Order: sequence, then structure tokens, then C-alpha cells
Amino acid sequence: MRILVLGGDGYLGWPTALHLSRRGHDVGIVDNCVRRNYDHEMGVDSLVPIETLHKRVRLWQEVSGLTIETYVGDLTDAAFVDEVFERFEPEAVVHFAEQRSAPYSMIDRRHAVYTQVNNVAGTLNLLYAIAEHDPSIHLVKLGTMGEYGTPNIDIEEGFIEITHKGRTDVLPYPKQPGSFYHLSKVHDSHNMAFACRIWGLRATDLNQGVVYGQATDETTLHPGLATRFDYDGVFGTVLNRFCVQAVIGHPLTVYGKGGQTRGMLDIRDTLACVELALLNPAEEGEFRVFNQFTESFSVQQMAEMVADAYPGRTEIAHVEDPRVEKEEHYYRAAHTKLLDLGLVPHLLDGTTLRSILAIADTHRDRVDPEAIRATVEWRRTASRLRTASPGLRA
Ligand code: NAD
Ligand code: USQ
Repeated sequence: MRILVLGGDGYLGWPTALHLSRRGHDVGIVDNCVRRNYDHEMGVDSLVPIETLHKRVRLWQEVSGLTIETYVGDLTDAAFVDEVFERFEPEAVVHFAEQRSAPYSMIDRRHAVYTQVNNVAGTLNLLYAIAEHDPSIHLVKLGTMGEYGTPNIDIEEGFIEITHKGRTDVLPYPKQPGSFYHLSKVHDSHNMAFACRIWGLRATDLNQGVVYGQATDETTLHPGLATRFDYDGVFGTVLNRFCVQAVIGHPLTVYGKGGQTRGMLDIRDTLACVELALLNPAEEGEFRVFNQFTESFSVQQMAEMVADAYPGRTEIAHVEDPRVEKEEHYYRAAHTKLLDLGLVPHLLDGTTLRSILAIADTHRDRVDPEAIRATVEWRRTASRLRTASPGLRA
């Protein structure tokens, strides 16, 4: 299959591109490399050093003998997107290319506007490009479990049957997202569902949980093929952060009571899920939703699991929650559709945790303890960042 991986320079896009390339697909990467600029803006860096996009694509060719085409440009630029479609002629598009940090989107007005314009306009451009170039192209888009929020009822996979005043319908599941970033994903989902309805596009929305881990079968073939690993207070995700914190002797930063429960998955399962969605495409005109996670844990449980797996002494600290979120709540979310397609999950156990701790330990000298603190507060309309940089312009 000819597959375009949008956001192929990122944490998940890069290993997905390698995985699909190794599986025999013709892969093209699209990325504007803006993720690297966020690091410059925040004064932080990936824990694991990463090569430039061009260097790692060349290295992949040396290691595997396989070619990946690269297109450096911005999805919000319609002419660029059209040109990529004309040149690459994809049969499927995997779309990772968004600003993906909830805290980043909550820094201030400029970052909220940037996030929503980047994500919503980028995806809308893409929908037009597919409709105008070839409506049979299957769009596999990364959404988020955070679209649903934490309702006091079971979460279904995208849709819920509702009986109201004696009449019944299957409707989009109600959304209660927790940040302007998560809201951008909701807006994308609506635009995608609408495009499928009016133009007959085929799309899969992968409502993914929080990903952990960093090593995949392909990225470990050479140190230069490594993907990024974020641990800072803005881009670091919870389990990866806890592993870095344990290794440098920093207390594990459980926000508030720690009863926040999230769907989680191993990075290797991200790759497997995307591949399963590609190999089993949506029908013409179909907008389908898969909940992409394998297990759910509370933040407190995750801190305890990391503390148990780490051989040294570890302290768990309950710090004030900088976010506005339920710290204790009901959580039960369906996630059977990818299992039905054949997903065999890597579950979170001591071996996996120790392997992430080992990655953190290898690069412990690169950790900036100052970067760990959560600096973005949901209740403020303008958070005080530790960098004085003017940042990216929306
Ligand atoms: P990432 O920031 O590492 O990668 C995203 C990539 O997209 C970056 O390389 C960035 O430069 C690129 N990009 C952003 N805007 C672009 C634009 N306008 N044009 C071209 N390229 C652009 O993020 P990630 O962690 O790899 O996440 C990938 C996707 O998966 C995101 O959509 C995210 O919302 C979703 N997701 C991530 C997680 C997680 O735990 N990391 C969980 C659920 C969903
Ligand atoms: N948390 C802590 N301590 C920390 C960091 C986080 O208690 O040091 C808590 C947060 O308050 C939150 C939970 O852990 O309740 C998850 O936070 P996170 O930063 O790991 O994840 P989140 O902000 O939800 O975003 C990440 C990705 C995003 C993706 C989302 C999936 O950055 O791209 O969409 O996970 S989901 O959570 O299912 O929406």
C-alpha cells in the first residue's frame, strides 16, 4: 500500500513509518518539524537524542535497504498538501500531525489559538485534499480517549444508542474534553464524520489513550533510528515521566488525589493498531471510531507500579493538580474493535516498566530536573513559563 504518514518526525509517527516500511508498504513522511521548535520554545529536549528527519531517513535506507520519501511542509498550507498528494498518490493516509500536548494548548490564548488552528485547519485541508484527489483514500486519524472525558457511565466506541421520549437512535457519544487540545480532536472528529457523510470519504478515528515506552522493533535496529522521549512538564506523558523521575530520584508527581484513570497502551501497540486499521479499511462513506488503548490505570496505580519496578528508593508526592479534572471518578471504556481485528496487546508488567526505566537510566545525564515541574495551570488564562522566550506565533 502507498501510505503517507503525516507527523512522521514525531514520537509515534517516526516508529510507525519505519514499521510500515518494514512491512513492505511504500511510505512517505510529511512533517513541518514544528515539534522540534516547541522544544526550543520551552527550553527542553527529548531525553533520548534524535537525529534530524533527513539523517534518520538516510540511516533507515542504510540499515534496511528501504526508501522513505519525505515532504517537509505544513498541513495548514493547502497548496503544499495538494502537491504532496499529486506527487505521492497515497492509497491511505495516517494522520499524526497535530500539536498534541494538553498543557501546551492551555499556556495562554496564543497557544490555544495556535493549537486549534493548526489541528483543525490542518485536518480540514487534508479532508479537502482527499475529496478532490481521490475519495477512496482511507484516512486513519489519531484522535484521543480524552475526547470523551470522564462521564459517570460506560464509554462506548464512538457512538451510543439513546432512547429519548420513546424514540431510539445511535448517535455520536457525548464529548466532554479536558483541554483546548482535546477539544481540537473533537472538532476534527465532527469534520471527519461530516466529510464522510457528504463526500463518501472513508475514515477511521483512533481514539488513543496515553502511550508509554519508546523502543520498537525497528527503532532499536540502530541508535540513530531512536524516536523521541518527552519527560518535561508540558510534553511528557504520565508513565514516561514517572520512569524518568524514579531514575533521577525525583518524587513521582501524582497530581491531586491520583484517582484520574486513563486508558493506556504500549508504543508497540500503537504501531500494531494503526496497521490493523490500514489493513481493514473503513467502507466508502463510513466514519468509524476505535478506542485505542489496552488497559486502564489510575495515576496513583501507575506511580505505585513504577515505584515497585524501580530497584532504588522512590517517593510518591501528591502535588496540587494544575489541571481542572476529576481526581476520582468512574471509568469503564469499551475497546473491543481492535482486539476483534486481531490486536494482541503488550500489557504493562514489570519487564516493560524495567525496560523503560533502563532507557531513562541510560540517558539520565540528559535530564534537566527543572523541566519536570508542571508550569501550566488550567485556571490561569496566562501561565508563567520557566522560559522567557516569546514562543511560536499563532
Ligand atoms: P508529536 O508531537 O511527537 O508528533 C506530531 C508530529 O506532527 C510532529 O513531528 C510535528 O512536527 C508534526 N506536526 C504538527 N503540526 C503539523 C503541521 N501543521 N504540519 C505538519 N506537521 C505537523 O506527537 P505524538 O506523541 O507522536 O502524537 C502523534 C498523534 O497521536 C497526535 O495527533 C496526538 O494527538 C495523538 N496521540 C498521542 C498520544 C501520546 O501519548 N503521545 C496519545 C493519544 C493520541
Ligand atoms: N498526570 C499526573 N502527573 C504527571 C503528569 C500527568 O498526575 O506528572 C496526570 C494528569 O493530570 C492526567 C493524566 O496524568 O490526569 C494523564 O496526563 P498526560 O499528560 O499523561 O496525558 P494527557 O494530557 O491526557 O495527554 C496525552 C497526550 C495526548 C493524548 C492523551 C490521550 O499528550 O496527545 O491525546 O494523552 S488521553 O489522555 O486518553 O486523552
